[in-house]
Amino acid sequence: MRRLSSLLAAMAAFAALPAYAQEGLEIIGKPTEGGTGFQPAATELARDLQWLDGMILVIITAITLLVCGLLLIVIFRYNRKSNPNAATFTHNSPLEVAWTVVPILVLVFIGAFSLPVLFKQQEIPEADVTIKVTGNKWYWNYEYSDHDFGFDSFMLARDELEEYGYSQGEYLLATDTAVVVPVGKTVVMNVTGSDVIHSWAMPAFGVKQDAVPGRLAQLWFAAEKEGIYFGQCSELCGKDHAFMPITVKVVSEEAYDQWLTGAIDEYAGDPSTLPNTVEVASAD
Ligand SMILES: [Cu+2]
Repeated sequence: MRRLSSLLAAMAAFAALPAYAQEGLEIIGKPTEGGTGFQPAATELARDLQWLDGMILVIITAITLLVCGLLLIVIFRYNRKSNPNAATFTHNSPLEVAWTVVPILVLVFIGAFSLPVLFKQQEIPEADVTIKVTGNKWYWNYEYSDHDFGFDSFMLARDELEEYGYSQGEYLLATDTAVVVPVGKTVVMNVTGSDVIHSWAMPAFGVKQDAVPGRLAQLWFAAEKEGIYFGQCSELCGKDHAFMPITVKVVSEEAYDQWLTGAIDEYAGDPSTLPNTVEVASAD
């Protein structure tokens, strides 16, 4: 009996293990089959806007129920059959003032909570890591501005997923190279497009920014949990719009430094041959 229960406990523990892939990183930001809610919030921005969504949903539900209730009262109580002698008044000032003022108060209440959330997204803080992202037909390019290197990021085909450590469930989401960022650090992304308008969107981070050719827009996030997060181009940009996903890997600071050294070697050659990066980074 005891042996059976410990076996069951071991099986339960095994079943509860999160899905690991990619150097032990857990896949966190991913759409779920049939899901209707948000992905788990991985930044303060995402938490804020999910809270705002919930709060406004309560208000919307209350207003909808009130309006439906009033409609039902009118339908059943004031129809011709049960109310043969129609009233002849044309207006009711207190009621009209009330139905003007109350919606204004509701909108001011919503604005008082939604504007700070919006400003938090739009006021770009001091960056720990700066990345320039360019949308192309149909892939993304990332430049690590502090280190003078960049790379393209293409969607993986079905038969490439396993080779890169993903499973078939990540088809249409996983890319060959990923944006790698350190956990807890402020990442500022300068977003632009090279041909048509794309949009860099990462649901779990609560960010979405149009990538417009000739313009440089900014977004920021500070991811709180190590893991792999998936996003999509979110502006209809042409025939392969559905095939330019986004992969972000949030890793520990040590893993990031290690990746950075390797990435500089791979994408930019010997780091000692680069222009004086330290000075450039501290100059602004
Ligand atoms: Cu697109």
